[in-house]
Amino acid sequence: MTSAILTTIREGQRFLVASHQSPDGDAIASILALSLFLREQGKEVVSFNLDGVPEELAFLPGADGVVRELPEGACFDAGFVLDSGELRRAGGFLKDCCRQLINIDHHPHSEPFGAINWVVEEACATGALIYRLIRDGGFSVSPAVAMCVYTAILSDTGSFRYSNANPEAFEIASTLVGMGISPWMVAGQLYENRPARQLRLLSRVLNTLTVSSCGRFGSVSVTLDMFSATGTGPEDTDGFVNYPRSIRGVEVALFFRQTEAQQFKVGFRSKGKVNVGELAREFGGGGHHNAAGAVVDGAFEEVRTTVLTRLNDLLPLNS
Ligand SMILES: [Mn+2]
Repeated sequence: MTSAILTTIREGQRFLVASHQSPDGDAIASILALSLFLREQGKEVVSFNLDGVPEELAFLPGADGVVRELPEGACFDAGFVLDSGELRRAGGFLKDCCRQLINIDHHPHSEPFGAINWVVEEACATGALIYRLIRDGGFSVSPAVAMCVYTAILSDTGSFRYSNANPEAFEIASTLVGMGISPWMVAGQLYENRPARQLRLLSRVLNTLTVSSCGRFGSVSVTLDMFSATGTGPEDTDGFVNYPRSIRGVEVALFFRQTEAQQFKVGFRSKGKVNVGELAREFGGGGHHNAAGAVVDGAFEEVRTTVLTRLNDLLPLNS
């Protein structure tokens, strides 16, 4: 698979590199790792994300080159769509400006929208696949690419805590740290660099904490009013769902984020017993076994009851 991708790279000159909207660390760092590598090979590259680069990832090399709109009439020899599951999440229109699409992903059920679909569910992060691609081609990994790959893996494994923190995650990280990447520097940028408004929002969100009577479901919620009162937005809620999940006995954590008066985006995090990816798909969303999301219409109590009722069915009391 990597040889077909490497051939495409060798034969092309102009490339698009994109990833999913509401990007996480893997989405952005993978774009940057591949974009930097392609430029090192003398290629012309446009790095694209519908939502741009979140503040906490702006330290990554090349971050200031990520665009949210494509130049008019842009045309590419190939477009790489990374970490996206579905083309729609990166931008459905991308297929119109690329002679071919290449899907590189580690999401289960990733749609085969590319001429090449390199989907490796066992990979800890899409960034690890970019690393494999570069190494398979016999190229060396530059310090800038190393910084991005390390960040992608750190971010997608929850700092090496999640079940996808496999041997390859540690092997690649070990190699990169050996090359001079500083774990403290990257962690400091990612986790200890928050604007105060995020903690003001967090304090309100934690006030909404609810644990089900059985103790296995915990949730927090955020409303549009809380955003306006604290001068924050959806991008400031990253990681909030991890608070209810951190409670002893909680199997599934939920984060309800109001998007409209009668609409909520529900984020699911599982400790493993419930496949929240399947659950989210029932509600028209998507995701992994342990992390997923869906948009549900209705008033808050209605949405909460619907989702919790379904969860109760999925996780019988004796399990
Ligand atoms: Mn990922």
